[in-house]
Amino acid sequence: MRIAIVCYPTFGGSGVVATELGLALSRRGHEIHFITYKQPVRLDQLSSNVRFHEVHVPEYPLFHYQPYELALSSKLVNMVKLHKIELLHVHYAIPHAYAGYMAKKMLEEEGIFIPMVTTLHGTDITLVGRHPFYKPAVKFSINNSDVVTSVSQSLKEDTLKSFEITKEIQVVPNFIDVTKYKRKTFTDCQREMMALEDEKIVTHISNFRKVKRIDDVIKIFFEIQKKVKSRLMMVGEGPEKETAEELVKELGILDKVMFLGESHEIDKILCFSDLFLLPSEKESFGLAALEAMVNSVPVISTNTGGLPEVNIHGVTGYLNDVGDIQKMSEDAISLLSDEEKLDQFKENARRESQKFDIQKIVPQYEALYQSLLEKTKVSTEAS
Ligand code: GMT
Repeated sequence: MRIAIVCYPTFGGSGVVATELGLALSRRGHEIHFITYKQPVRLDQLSSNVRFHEVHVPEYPLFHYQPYELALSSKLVNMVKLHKIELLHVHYAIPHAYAGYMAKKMLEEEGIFIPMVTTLHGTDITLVGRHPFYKPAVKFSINNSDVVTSVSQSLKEDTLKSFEITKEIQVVPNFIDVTKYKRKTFTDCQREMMALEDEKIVTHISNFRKVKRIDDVIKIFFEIQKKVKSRLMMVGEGPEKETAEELVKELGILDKVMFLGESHEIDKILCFSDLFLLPSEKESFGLAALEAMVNSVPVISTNTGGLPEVNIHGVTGYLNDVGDIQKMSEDAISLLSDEEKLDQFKENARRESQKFDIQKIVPQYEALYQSLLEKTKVSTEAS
């Protein structure tokens, strides 16, 4: 199949999932065209069946806002025609599903019928998408996609609750390639570069937006380090980073917290981590938690959104209500202070992550594309 993938090219989970999906599909013989404003960060293997087409939005003095949706839909039209693309898969509804729908309609005028799959990822539904500024457009583009998928059952339910949806939503969970993660010992991970032998390593990875409750990460760690010799690795960049740095200074734990910025070495960092903190306000899935788990790192998280579908309470970590810093700190301390329990949770986390192996999930997308292409063929032949 020749498939166009539209996504955000940044470090966010939706872009990571879209890129890994495209790469996996290309390894299964499909021709993949990534169409976005920058080369996706995880796209490191361009080849004859993996291409990247950049969307340019030229500056024009009249434009106060650059019309990205217009440029994207025009690029989609041109690339579909040039490369005989058969199917569009757009990740994150805003504005990708909207732009994809416009491209579809423009192509229809020329007798080209191209089906569109929309994957909902999270805040396109639970936060931004629900705002009256965008809501009618989001509802319209979901209902006019040919197939809609969501990355968790919880996100599906949120979508049905927040919008009048006439389309069926199929849950296709996020995934990881478990073959990439062989069991490693601490010596493989160069743990000694980051902490002393008797110190535990606690990690948080995100794009430091408000929804991640970065202050809670710092406050939980503040409690942990009172009882357990430990260090905190803060990985990522985003609007809340400066406030977090100030809080670290205010609490007097500057020497125990490292801000590592955006990193291409996530797996290396997770390899030497003992515990992962994800106290998010909302989290439709929590790909970062899954990435921690496949690296044998237990997770202390909130019980919001799709997190209970990934992190299992009392097995792979603990889940508590949003904002319950005290309970999250207590759970973290109890786990880090009991070597035997910690080892068991590490093993459980790795084992549980195998449920989300790419080998189980990518065929679900493939089957969905296949049946959609057959349906499109039948309906165009009939018209
Ligand atoms: O929806 C977002 O806020 C952005 C998005 C991203 O690009 O990082 O994150 C969402 O999609 C991820 C991949 O499907 C999920 O793992 C995240 O849980 C989800 N974020 C939220 O729901 C806050």
